[in-house]
Amino acid sequence: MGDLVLTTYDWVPEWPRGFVRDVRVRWALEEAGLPYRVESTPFKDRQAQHFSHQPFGQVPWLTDGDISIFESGAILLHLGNRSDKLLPADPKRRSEAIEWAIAALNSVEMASLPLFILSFTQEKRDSPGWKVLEEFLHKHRLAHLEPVLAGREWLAGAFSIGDILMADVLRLCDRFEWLKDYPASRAYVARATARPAFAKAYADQMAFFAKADKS
Ligand SMILES: N[C@@H](CCC(=O)N[C@@H](CS)C(=O)NCC(=O)O)C(=O)O
Repeated sequence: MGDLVLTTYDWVPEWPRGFVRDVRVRWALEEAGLPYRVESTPFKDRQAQHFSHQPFGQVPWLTDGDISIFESGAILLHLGNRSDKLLPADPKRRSEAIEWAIAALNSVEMASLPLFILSFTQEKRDSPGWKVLEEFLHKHRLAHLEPVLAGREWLAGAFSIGDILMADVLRLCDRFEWLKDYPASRAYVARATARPAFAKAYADQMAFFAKADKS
């Protein structure tokens, strides 16, 4: 195992600040108490070196010695192998935490992201496309997640990477007020984001991009 280096953009516009996905990695690293440093890659002029770490030209990626990993979910799984604060040692709880981590990305974020993208277009809120995506997110995902979150503090017993990913995905939904009919989901986001590790991760990301404005 080597030094942990997290790479994010050197700058982003105001709107995504606080929501750039490096916050998930920062959060996990802070929860685990693992030392790391943050490096940057140009946002505006993405070079081959960037694509060699992240084939879509996105962020984040993490290097751990000579291992380079992209995809926030894969990064958190990797870190989970380094700390039982992120993935419990008990095999049953561990597989539950992993399934919720994948569910956050592959069931909930896959439903919220298309609506998120649409919301930045001229598409009308009552258009057939908007309605289909909205119904999919609410009826087939958020409405089912609500009773799960009403019945437990964290998704897999103890707090885990499943919660980091689910809370971060839901945090964006909350920003768009898509959680207004789901009090347990809002309470879960509030609980998760009240953790000191999240507060540090969030503040560090905001400070990182604020510093970039000045340079
Ligand atoms: N599935 C990827 C998504 C990464 C992603 O969407 N990153 C955003 C920042 S939060 C990005 O790089 N956006 C710029 C772009 O797509 O060009 C992950 O979870 O790491």
